[in-house]
Amino acid sequence: MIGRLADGFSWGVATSAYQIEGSPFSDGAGESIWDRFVRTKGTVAGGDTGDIACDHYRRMEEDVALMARLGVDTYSFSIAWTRVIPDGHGVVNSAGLDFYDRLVDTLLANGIEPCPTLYHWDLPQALQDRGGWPERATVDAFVHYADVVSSALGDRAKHWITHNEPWVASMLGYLEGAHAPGLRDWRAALPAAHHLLLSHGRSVPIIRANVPGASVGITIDCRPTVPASSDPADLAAQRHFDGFRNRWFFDPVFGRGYPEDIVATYRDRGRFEGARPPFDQQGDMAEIAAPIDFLGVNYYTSLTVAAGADEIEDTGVAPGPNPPGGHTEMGWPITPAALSQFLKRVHDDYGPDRIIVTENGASFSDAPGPDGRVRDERRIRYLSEHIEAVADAAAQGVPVVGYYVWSFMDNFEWSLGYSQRFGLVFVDFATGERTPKDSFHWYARLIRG
Ligand code: IFM
Repeated sequence: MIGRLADGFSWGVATSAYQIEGSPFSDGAGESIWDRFVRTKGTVAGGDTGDIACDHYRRMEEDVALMARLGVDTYSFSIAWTRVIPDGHGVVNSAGLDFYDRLVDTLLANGIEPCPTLYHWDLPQALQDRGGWPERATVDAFVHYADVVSSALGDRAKHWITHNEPWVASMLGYLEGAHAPGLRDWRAALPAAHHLLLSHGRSVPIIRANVPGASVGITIDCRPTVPASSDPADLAAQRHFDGFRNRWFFDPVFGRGYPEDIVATYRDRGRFEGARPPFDQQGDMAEIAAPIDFLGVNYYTSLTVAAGADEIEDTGVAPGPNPPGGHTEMGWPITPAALSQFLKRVHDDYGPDRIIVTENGASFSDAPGPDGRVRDERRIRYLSEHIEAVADAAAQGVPVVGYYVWSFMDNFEWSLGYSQRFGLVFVDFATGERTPKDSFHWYARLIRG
């Protein structure tokens, strides 16, 4: 039994464009870095692509009807920049914008609040060809795109997220090379992160100007860290990893600038030219810290950090072979208590007015049994433990006002292709058939209750 969540608490589900839509080049859409990346040999498990994905671009009405059955208050989806502005900065493609226009109308007709995210990693390839996020000009292109989309949808969509998970977009895309555009270069990754944050800050006032009654935020993925022991070397490693993974993004958004300890380390390791990050120009920090209405936090797992951990290695940081809560099929330890602790920390350290857990969920590959039912008890357990953790944080005074399950339906899990299933709805990728899992019915009951 989950209690103690405020009246008006918003229950939702989340997806993103490239992971579900398919039809990437329909109706005049341009190529994105993911369209290019998936066609590069060896980048995605099984050679999978998002060309069809869940075919949501063509089955949108059916999917919204299923969301209405689920009873969610909010649907968090992302907009494909390449549908709206195929080359990223030039002419607007009204046919692409129409899809999101219809999506917003269909959601509202079903009593579901639309929550568009402007950027969930699918940069127009034409912008990448000019240097991508490491280039400052990409900020201007994003601001133009934010202006176009918020003007078109802002009479009906009030709840906006600028970016989803800037750590992933910059570090997996430009440092680890595991995501598009597949670069491995600190001197690209750090400016990329900076320009993502700057484009967030610059677009907040534009969205506000275009959207009467707007509520605007950014979603940052958090990875709480725990030291492997009280040995000073482990403590130092943990503090560094926390800086790399969390503070480098949270601090600037809340007006603290980049954390000095991490600036010093990056400088000492030659990760930028000169004494200070050269990409951080006068006035940028003030723009990045534009006041927001809410902070989105995505949470999946925590990390135990030992001395010598390689910060480039996202997952391999000594989680221990058998964490008490077990692992999901991503190999991620199940650590719900770290979610309430992190929400409390965000509240204490940064004091956002409102927090929404904009993604939380688990990959388990349960499939329909002979009776057609998908018995995904492990997902139900994971979700209920994490929602309980959110309620614990709320009971400690954290202003958490919403929770969105990742994901509404099974979808394309980036470099892991279709090998991971996060959905409340099972998708048969051969036929497109949707089957609500037991977790769907459980979540529907929870929302009703
Ligand atoms: O599928 C991703 C999503 O795109 C962003 N957050 C984490 C999810 C699970 O890995």
